Amino acid sequence: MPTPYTPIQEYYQLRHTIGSGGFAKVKLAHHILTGEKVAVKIMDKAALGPDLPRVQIEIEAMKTLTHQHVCKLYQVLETDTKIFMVLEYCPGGELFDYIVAKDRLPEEEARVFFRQIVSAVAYIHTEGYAHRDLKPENLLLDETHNLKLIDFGLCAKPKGGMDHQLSTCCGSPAYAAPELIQGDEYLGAEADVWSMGVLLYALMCGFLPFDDDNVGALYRKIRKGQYEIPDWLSPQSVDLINVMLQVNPKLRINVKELLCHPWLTEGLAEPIDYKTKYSNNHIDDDCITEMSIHFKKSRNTMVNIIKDWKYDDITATYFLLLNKKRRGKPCRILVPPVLSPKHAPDTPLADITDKVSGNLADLPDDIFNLMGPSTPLKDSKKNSNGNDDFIIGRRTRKERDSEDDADISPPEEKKTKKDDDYMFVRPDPLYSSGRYRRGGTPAKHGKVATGVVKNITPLKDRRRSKTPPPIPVCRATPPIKLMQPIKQEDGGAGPRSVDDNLCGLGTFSPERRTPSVERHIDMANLIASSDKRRRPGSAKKVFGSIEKRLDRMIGLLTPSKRKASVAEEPRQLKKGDLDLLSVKITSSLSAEHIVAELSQEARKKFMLCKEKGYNVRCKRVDARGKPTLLFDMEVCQMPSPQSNLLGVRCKRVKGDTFDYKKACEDVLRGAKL
Ligand code: 6BB
Repeated sequence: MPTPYTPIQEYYQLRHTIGSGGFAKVKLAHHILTGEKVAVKIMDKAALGPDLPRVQIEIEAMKTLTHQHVCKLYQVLETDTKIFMVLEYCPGGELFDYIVAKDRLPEEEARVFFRQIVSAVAYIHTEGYAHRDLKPENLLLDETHNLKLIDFGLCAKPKGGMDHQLSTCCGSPAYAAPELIQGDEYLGAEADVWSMGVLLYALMCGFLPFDDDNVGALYRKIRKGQYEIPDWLSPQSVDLINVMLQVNPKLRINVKELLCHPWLTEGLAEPIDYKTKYSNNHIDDDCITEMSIHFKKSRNTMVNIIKDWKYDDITATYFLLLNKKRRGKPCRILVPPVLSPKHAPDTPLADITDKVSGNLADLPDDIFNLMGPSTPLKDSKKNSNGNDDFIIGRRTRKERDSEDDADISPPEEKKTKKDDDYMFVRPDPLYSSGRYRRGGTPAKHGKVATGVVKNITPLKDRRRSKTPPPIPVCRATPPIKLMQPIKQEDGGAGPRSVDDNLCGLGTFSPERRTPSVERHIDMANLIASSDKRRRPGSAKKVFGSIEKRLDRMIGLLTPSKRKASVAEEPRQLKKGDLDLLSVKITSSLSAEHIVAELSQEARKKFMLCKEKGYNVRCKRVDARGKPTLLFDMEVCQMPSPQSNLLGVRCKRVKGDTFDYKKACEDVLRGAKL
């Protein structure tokens, strides 16, 4: 049965949703031909309504903007009902979360990031664009820890160039320039410099320079330009922040000057280089070779087709092959031509398998991603003692829309999804749990630049309750709806009761003004469970017969490679697991943070702990070092419709049941969840 996703599934295997809201959702996916990971932004045309032109602007901007610090657009696919944008994969997630995890960044690290931000923004300005929504949520980290600017939904390309005034007031209030919130005409570049000033401050302080629960009060603070300068900032960084956060845009530093500012150029002989390192004129030879073989075209024809830059499957294949090559992987298309749906030649099966088996040694790790879950990586041994399991639940960091996931996944894939996730994902390099510190260091109120701002709120709390809703400041035009919250929390403020449902949390969105909720652990509800857990079925193939043969061949390849994979996000529980839910928690920590908390707490209780992905194995040993108790605490995503919640599933491996339950209770009670 075709679904609205069928056209994109011709080229990509869609995986889980990493963000959703308003009219867009973003899913992880694998490009079938290259095995490369991508992010697919999916928008519903009907829901976009009058905002459809915004998407057009975003697409045009992203086609034009090719820069090492701008998220790359690979492909655009439009159907009667949907628009799909295939984008660069940035597994490090948002800079926002990175700052929050570290409270604030050391000056050296802030400088590395800020250089990249300035370079990206200077580049887009030279291309005639203003971003207008610069904030740490719109900067993602790629796998090499480089920043990528995303979300050009609010960008502007003034017809008369960057010297032409804009009037639409948009963006996030806390990052908006004074001239913009006043409803004056403004220059896009000047407004972006202000937002970058707020961003730099947030990077180095861990909280915002202008902050208030009340939007009116926030605007007053912005207009006054008063903010606190904490005493840990160096004089040069203070100077940079001051020149960027000048209320009068004419007195504000401009981008050209910014590129030469001493704080930014520290240790460099030159101003910041903002030019793009990519070129669309030179087409890579190896990619042409591979693509011309695959698409059965002459090299010349292939070059000409690529150079059309249609942002179709050809453009995507070229960019993704180039990515592979740049990462030192073989510049290879993994799927034999016959498997390529659109350009399928009538090649006999034998020829294809010969070709594949002949190249086995060449096959990169990514092949595993495409082959589906031939061998579950997780221990799928059936639980012998159902009474041992219980779960605690809470909101996830990454919003999932599992209802929609269910819509698009073929039944076979759904059954094995969890195993599959274990197959293809890498652990998030940024969130090694040891680096987490819970809670923000309260701001030390040091020097004051132009006035005193009280009640500093760490950035980590901004996302929950206090930040005013995004994009409410538009006056000249209605608010832009793209990626807005699904549900606004009572003006975004205040904690909510959690008693009346699992975790008492509403839906939330990538713009995520998540509600602040109180910690609530109902230990009285701690229940023993029967073993109703449905284990993922044995691995099923999601491909046809050729893939099955490939799968078997791949099975012969270095199994250690597969074992090395660790889930990038918590696995999702099934509905049948719900009755195991016993302890409720209601804070909104990331899964990685929960893992860190659990092991820290278990260690306090004199247990030995080993973290693996989202699992914490806890061990208690006797005086001779012999294990007396062994159990796992695994952070999981709750089943739909509460897949935006996280739970902790406990499982006894060895030891007395009573001791086990007591130990789990102690850890869960003590952990600051
Ligand atoms: C994108 C992405 C690219 O994501 C919710 C909204 C690219 C996201 C990603 C990630 C985490 C892990 C793996 C991949 C272009 N536009 C939007 C994008 C929006 C979401 C970011 C996270 N928060 N890779 N990833 F974010």
